[in-house]
Amino acid sequence: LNVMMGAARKAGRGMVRDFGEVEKLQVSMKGTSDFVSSADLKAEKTIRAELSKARPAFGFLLEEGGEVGGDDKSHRWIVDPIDGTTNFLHGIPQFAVSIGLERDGELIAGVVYEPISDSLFHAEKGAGAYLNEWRLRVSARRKLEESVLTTGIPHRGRPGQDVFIKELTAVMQETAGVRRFGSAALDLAYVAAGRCEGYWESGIKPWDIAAGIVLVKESGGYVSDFDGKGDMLATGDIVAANDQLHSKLVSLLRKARG
Ligand code: LIP
Repeated sequence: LNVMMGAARKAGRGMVRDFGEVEKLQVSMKGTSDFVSSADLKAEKTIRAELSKARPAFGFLLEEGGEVGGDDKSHRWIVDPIDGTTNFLHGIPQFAVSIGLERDGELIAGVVYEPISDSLFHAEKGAGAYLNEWRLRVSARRKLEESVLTTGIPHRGRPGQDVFIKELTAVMQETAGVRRFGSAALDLAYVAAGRCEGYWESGIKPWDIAAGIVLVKESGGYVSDFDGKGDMLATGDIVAANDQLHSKLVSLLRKARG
């Protein structure tokens, strides 16, 4: 965890500098409305170098660099250097470094670092979740009508827009509010911190959610795909919530999707 936190902080320092001069960055498109900047690439390089220095044999799954095999077949870092690239490029300060660690296919540690607010969310399996030095607990609200949820809205060119409208309509009708922050890693961190009662999204990538899944579980929450199973990294579907609301949210979304 110390290695992951150090790597996230180091990459975060460069990100804060780049955020101040965002107009000077080189930006290209990976797909429709899917951007990558020189800041993403630089941050990924820093994180990879820091993690490799400490654990040279571990493999990687990197947002920009893809799968990189290591000699140690049981451990894999799952890294999104800037989760919330669109926010970053628009001067919106909500973006984060996300680093997860998997051992034999199980997520065992996660770090989500929001550099602008210097918020370091971290968790290790069995040891709890923290924001800086404060222990995190999911929200204790039990009723959907008192709950604030967060989600991701599929952008131009992304599949699933019709289904998303159905889900949103159902959730809007049952809850106190829905937010869209623009970083799945932070959405999960906010659920872990009890700021929001739940989060759902489809078509999300493993590097966006790996670290946040550990945060939610270690703060007493539940995470699953839309079938209530644990295949979030494979399906790209995720529902996270406090223990009271998770099953209610899963059934609401399943009913809405038809
Ligand atoms: C982004 C997510 C965001 C999601 C976007 C995108 P990126 O990650 O975290 O919440 O809705 O579609 O995947 O591309 O900024 O790393």
